[in-house]
Parts: sequence; structure tokens; C-alpha cells
Amino acid sequence: MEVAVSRARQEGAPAAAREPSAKQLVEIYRLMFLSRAVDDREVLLKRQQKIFFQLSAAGHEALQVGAALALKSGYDWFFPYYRDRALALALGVTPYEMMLQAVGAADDPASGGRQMPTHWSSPALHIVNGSSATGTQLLHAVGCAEAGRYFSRHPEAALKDPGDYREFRDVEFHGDEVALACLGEGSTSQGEFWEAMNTASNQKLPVIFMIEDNGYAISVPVEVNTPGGNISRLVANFPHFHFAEIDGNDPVVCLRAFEDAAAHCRAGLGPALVHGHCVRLYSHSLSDDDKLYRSAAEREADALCDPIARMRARLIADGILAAAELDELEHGLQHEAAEAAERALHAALPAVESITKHVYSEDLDPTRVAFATEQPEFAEEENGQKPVAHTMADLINSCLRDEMRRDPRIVIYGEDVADASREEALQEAKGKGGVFKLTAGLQTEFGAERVFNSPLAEANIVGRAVGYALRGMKPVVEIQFFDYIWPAMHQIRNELALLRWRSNGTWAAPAVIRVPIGGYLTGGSIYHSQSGESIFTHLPGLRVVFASNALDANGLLRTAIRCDDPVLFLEHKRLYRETHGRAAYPGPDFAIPFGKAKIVREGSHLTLVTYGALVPRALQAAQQAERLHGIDVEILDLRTLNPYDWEAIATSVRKTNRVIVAHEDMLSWGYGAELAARIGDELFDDLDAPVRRIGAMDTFVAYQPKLEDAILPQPETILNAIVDLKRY
Ligand SMILES: Cc1ncc(C[n+]2csc(CCOP(=O)(O)OP(=O)(O)O)c2C)c(N)n1
Ligand SMILES: [Mg+2]
Repeated sequence: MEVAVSRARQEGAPAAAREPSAKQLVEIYRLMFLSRAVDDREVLLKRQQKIFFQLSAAGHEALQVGAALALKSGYDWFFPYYRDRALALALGVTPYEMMLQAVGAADDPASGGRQMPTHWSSPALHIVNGSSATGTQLLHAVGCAEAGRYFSRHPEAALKDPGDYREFRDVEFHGDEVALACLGEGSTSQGEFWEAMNTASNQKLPVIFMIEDNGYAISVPVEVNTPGGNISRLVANFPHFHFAEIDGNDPVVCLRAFEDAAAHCRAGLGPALVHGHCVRLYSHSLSDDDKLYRSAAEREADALCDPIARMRARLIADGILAAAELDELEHGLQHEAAEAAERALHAALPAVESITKHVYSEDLDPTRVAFATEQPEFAEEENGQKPVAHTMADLINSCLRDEMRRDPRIVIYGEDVADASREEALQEAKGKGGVFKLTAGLQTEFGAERVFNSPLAEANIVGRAVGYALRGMKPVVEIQFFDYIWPAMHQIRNELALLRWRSNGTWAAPAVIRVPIGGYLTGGSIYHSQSGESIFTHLPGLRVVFASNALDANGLLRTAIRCDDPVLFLEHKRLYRETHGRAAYPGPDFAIPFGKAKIVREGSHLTLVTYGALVPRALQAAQQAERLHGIDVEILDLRTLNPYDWEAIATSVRKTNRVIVAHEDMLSWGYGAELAARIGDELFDDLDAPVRRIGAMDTFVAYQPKLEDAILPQPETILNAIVDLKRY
């Protein structure tokens, strides 16, 4: 095992040659002091109730300024956390922009008044908008570094294409760029920290982890979060890393440490971790009071380490600036902060009408007709014979293959999706290509750089996808079973779906997540049969697709890949290889727009709205209803659940005046509840009977087939509901 452990000052030029000039030292001090001045002005505004939240960088300034000055704003990539005011200032965010954020102004460049202050963002400076969640940003930094490496190796992939999302995703890259991922020592307890360290190390990615160790996570001291109280000791055996544990109160030490870390990354040797010991001079935020859990002696000891006071004393001792000159400089900076605040307090506030902007892409609407190729291009013959009826599994695989040929920005990864990670095995072995074989042969055709296995960690899969996608790539990742999507839920809800809205449209992560879902497996049991789509349709910002047949799966996946929104693409396992719904290969450009339901059976007596595995079951029930009871049922297959085709539902209900909404997922709080409520609300006058719902029992799916049959809705369940509803 190769272990790269080194300390600041051990590498690079001799220390004397790298001693900052007097001018640089003054600039370091200016940035540190400006950060404190903006913090102090905000504290005042919060006390005056002119802003609504305040969280300071006080005590972290040396570390942050050191990091910023060692890296290149607008060239490297920055994933700050909420305490990084000095970092943001040193990278080029202005005090006025910070104050616009604090007041929640319309012109707040980070979020337009949507996020709390200190959630930095600037596309021009490459500061990626972060959430309030501790640790999620680390996986984004990893994905970002992977994307940067990919573009440097495949510059042709950066070309724009007016036919899809690429028209709106600008790409910039440099072969030696670095991603800075910032966090507090408490956040190293998050699984995502370890998941990010795993991939950064394994892939030797140019990511610098900056740990700002102030000894506390709100009120929780470091030894509670970190066994032994020192994170450097725990991570020391990660391969390919450059490590430095430093005095984070000395900006010159910090600057050197980050220069060394950046040199290691730029040389392609791997990631780095700089662990800076600093102090938290104020409480966690103005909503916290550290006197409740810290002793006076401890707080006083921290105050003596104040990096600004120390730097000031040093400038005087080294004869760089006299006390009076420093007073004047500080005065000017305080004035700058006060003036920025004053201007921001008069800035226009966001309009209420703007609230729904940027939930989804404003550039590319996946419901638009441009995504509809009128007809599939069925070949007259395939390989000299009549076209084969392909399964849903086959046509998903061929869509992935066709899109990868067309778009070099697509990468596919997940658990077991590669043919074989040890490529030499493919000389004799056929290859795996997914537990359901949906990605079979893709690594063999496109290589291990574009199709590869991830660690067994779902947050890792989605978190990296956010990083890839915000750089303009198109990750099409797989979660192996819907039942195991939950470790990624935090990334899906708080990051993937939210990034565009919270950044007021300046960042987005239009990734695709493919997920096998559902039961009717005979023995699938609890952990391989779950549904739960309504949990995801409840997330603004996320498109949700659920195809019921091979042709729809092919055309909808193409739209999912080409569109500019994040998409959850649900694939019913039971339908993968069923005889129902097979189709000929529709050609490489067949696409179906989102939000267009399909009438799979026309009828006049009753409307049945459904999707997924209930479509073939509803068809069976409808045939029996006709044969045995003379009831003529119209069946709508929604195909996409967000957006869904309200017009199609309303038109059909106006015609039949009776409606059942049927799904495989549990009845209570399910997807049907929303549709039933809206139908009752908006189509009340058109109804001759109550709106009926069909779903699974409110339990999980059992292993014993007798129980599974009773738990999940069957064709008879649907038939009974049809007959019952027709009686009204
Ligand atoms: C996932 C998540 N859990 C909990 C919180 C609430 N929270 C915000 S900051 C914080 C402590 C973070 O401590 P640390 O990482 O040491 O950073 P520091 O604030 O000390 O700089 C907590 C628990 C959160 N924002 N995100
Ligand atoms: Mg901390």
C-alpha cells in the first residue's frame, strides 16, 4: 500500500524563498480584517433585527485566507461551507454581495433571497452554491474533480450541442485544476466525509479537504465526534494523500500548507487534507450562546489565539506597518463594511411572483414537443429478419448505448454496472453489466472511464453525480434497488433536486438516476419489492418517470438524458423481461416528451388512471369487466409522474364521469391520494361517483407468495373496484 504522508514545509521551495513579501502580508491582514469587519457589522444588524440570521468566520480567517491565496479563483473549484466568509472575500465575493445575502435582497447573487446568509455562490469565481447540510458538499467536490479530469482527457466532450441540455451547460476546465472541499471537524463524522475520502483516494483526485477544526460542533466538543480527538490520526492511512496538520491561526503557515497541498494535487499525485487547528471566537451563530457549555477559562484561552490580533502584532513587530497605519487601514475596512450594509438595506426585495422560478430548467422544457419524435423508426427488417420484439431491459440498454454514442459527456456508474472492473477478466468472461444486466456491454464498448463500478455507497453515487452534472456532464447513475435508495435521499432531496432553486437558477445538476423498483416478484420480499414513488414526487425540482413497457422506457429515458432537469427514472423489475409491452427497436432518436399520458385502452363508462406494473393488470381487469359485466373501461398510463398529464385525466373523466386511480404502492399517503384530491376539487361537477383509489395494503411486501398476493393489488382487486364503482 502506498501512503503519502507529509507536512507543510517538507516539500517545494525552501521556506525562506517562499516567505511572503511585506505587501502580501498586508494583503493577508486586509482580507482577514475585512472578514471580521463584515461579521461584526452583520452582528449589529442582526441585533437591530434588520437581518434574520448571522454566522461568523471569527477565528477561522487565517486558515481561509491562506487557502484562498494558495489557489486560483475562477480556475480552481470551491465547495465552501457556511463559515467561510474570509475564503469567499479572498476569492472575490464583495462585502456588498454578502450584505445583499444577509438582507435577502433580489440581487443577492448567491440565491436571490432564498438561502440564509453565508451560503456562498458565484459561477464566475467557481464558488459552488452549498446547502446548510454538513458534509454533502464533499461528494460534489469529488464529482467535480472527476469531471475536470474527464474533460481534460476528452476535450471534444466540451463541445456544445443545440439538440439537448449541452446547449445550456457551458464547460470550462484546466488540466491542473484543484477542487477545495471545506468542512468543520464535527462534520468529519458524516458518512459522506468518508465516502468522499474513499473516492478521492482511490481515484487520486485533485481534491483538497480543508478541515477547520475549532474544537466544537455547536456545543459538542471534538472528542465526542472524533475518537481520540484528532481527525488527522484517523485518516493517515488513506493512500495517495498529502496530509498536513497545522496551526490554523497563522496565515503564513496556512498559505504554505495549501501551496504544498495544491502542488501535490496539480502534479496528479492525489488528494490532500489540510487539518487546521483554529478557534471559534464567537458562538456557533447568533442563535447560540457558548457560555451555556464552555468555561470562561476556555473561552479566554481561545481569545488569546485570535489570528487577527496575532497578525496585527506581527506586522508591527516586523516593522511592516505601524500601529497608527493599522488603525487607519482597519478604520477604512470597517467603513467599507458599514457602507456595504447601508446600501444593501436599501436594495429591492425579491418579488413574490419569482418564487416558482428555477424549480426546473427555464431553458429546456422536457414536456415540449421538440422531444416528441412523431413515430418510432421501426426497421423493416433487423439482421435480415422481421423486427424482433425486444424486452424493456433490451430497449433501456439500447437507449443507453445510443445516447453514449451520441453524447460523450455521459458517464454511467453504480454498483455492479460495469462488465468487469478487472478488465483482463473480459478476455474470457462475458461481463456482468448490472444485477439486472441493463448496462451489459457498455463498459466493453465505451471503456472503463465512462462505465465503471462505484463503491457500495448510495450517497456516494448521487453526491458525485451532483458534482459531475454541475460541471456540464451527464451522469446516468444506477441505484441497484429502490429499497436501497435511502442512504442517497439526503443528496437527492437536499442537493440534486434543490440546487437550481436555492441558487436562483445559477447552478443545476441535471443527472439521471435509474432505479429498479417494485414487487410481484414471487419471493422478492421486503427489501427487493418496495415502491414509494410518491416520496419522490413530493420533491420539487425532481422529474419522476415510471414506464410500463419497452417502447415507452426507451423514449422516456432518451428525454431524461437529453433534458436539463434531474430525473428519477423508475424501472419496474417485473416488467424488465415480460412478454407484455415488448417492442421493436425504435431507432436512435426516438423520444417521448414528459407529461404526456397514453390512452392504452379507450372506453366510455369509467376511467382508470394508473402506471407501471399496474398497467398490464388493469388491462386484464378491463377485459374481464367488458366480457363479464359489459363495462367499458378507459385506461390512462401516466408514464411520467412529475410532471403528470392533468389534461388527459380531466378529458377522460369529463367523458366517463367515473374514475379509479390505481397504483402498486401503499394506499395511504400514496400517489393516488393527490390525484384523487385534485379530481375531487376540480372535476366535482363531472363526477357521478366518488373517486376510488387502489393500492397495496399499508404494510411491506412479504416473502411468502400467498402473503405477497394479498398485499399487492391484483387484477381481481381492480375488477371488483370497477364493478363496484359502476353501480353508482
Ligand atoms: C446534516 C446536518 N446535520 C445537522 C446540522 C445542524 N448543524 C449545523 S452546523 C453544525 C455543527 C457543525 O460543526 P463543525 O463541522 O465542527 O463546523 P463549525 O460550525 O464548528 O465550523 C450542526 C450540527 C446540519 N446543518 N446538517
Ligand atoms: Mg467545529
